[in-house]
Amino acid sequence: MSKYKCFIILFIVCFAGAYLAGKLLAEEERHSASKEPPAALESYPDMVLIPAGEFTMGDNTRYNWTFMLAYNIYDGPEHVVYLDVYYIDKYEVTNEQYKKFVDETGYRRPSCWNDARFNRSNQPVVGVDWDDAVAYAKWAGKRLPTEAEWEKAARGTDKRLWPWGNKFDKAKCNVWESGEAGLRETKPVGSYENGKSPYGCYDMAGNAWEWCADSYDQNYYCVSPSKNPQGPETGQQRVLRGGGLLYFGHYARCAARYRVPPYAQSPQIGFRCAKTPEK
Ligand SMILES: [Ca+2]
Repeated sequence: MSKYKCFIILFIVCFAGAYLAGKLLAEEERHSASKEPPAALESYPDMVLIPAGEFTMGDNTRYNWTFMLAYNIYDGPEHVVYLDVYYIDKYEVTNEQYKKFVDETGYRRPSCWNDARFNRSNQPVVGVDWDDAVAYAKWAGKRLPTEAEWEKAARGTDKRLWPWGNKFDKAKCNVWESGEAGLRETKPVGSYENGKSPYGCYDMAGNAWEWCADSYDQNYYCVSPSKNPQGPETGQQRVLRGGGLLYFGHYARCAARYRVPPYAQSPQIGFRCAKTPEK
């Protein structure tokens, strides 16, 4: 091989090597940039951020006809659900918070504000129907949680039965078993420190029942999507979660489903809000 040919081959090899090195360097720089940590999500007072991921929704241990007939609730079958990240209120919405909404907008007053058992400022607002809850949430820049979001916030990812664990404890919630004779009223939100959920949400068992965004269908879990379920498209009733002060502790299980018409107003029904992080 002539010196001339050797020179040409050497030149091509060097040129190709330099080209490939440049490409690799650029790729590495691009890759490094993509590994930058995402901007921190905003934090909101009195809301917790529930990380994206899977959890088990529903409860097979109570999925039988005896229990359904005895308690008229239906909360199976268990199934794995993936949810995107979201915020949810630590507490039920209070009378004080709701009053700001009423004062600012002229919206109708809750039906329970004339009842001294339910109208103190730090008690949950009750006597609000589903449309009232939706209107408040919109005013507050939030929304109602889906049924799935509510359940994940209540039980975390370990399938626990109540927000604090798997054994019922009447001292950790305001339900029928924990009430004193003749005294049946809601407690100030956040009264049960030992009853909070794995994510730090209070009163997800008992005190006020809580409206969810979803319509109710007792067979929904058999057809619901495994990612971010939003509830049936139509329905005559809306989902309630968490049990109430006049209901047994079984209704306060994290997976227990209940439902009423959206126009229902009761001293036992309130709500909390959720929010989708801005991209
Ligand atoms: Ca509650």
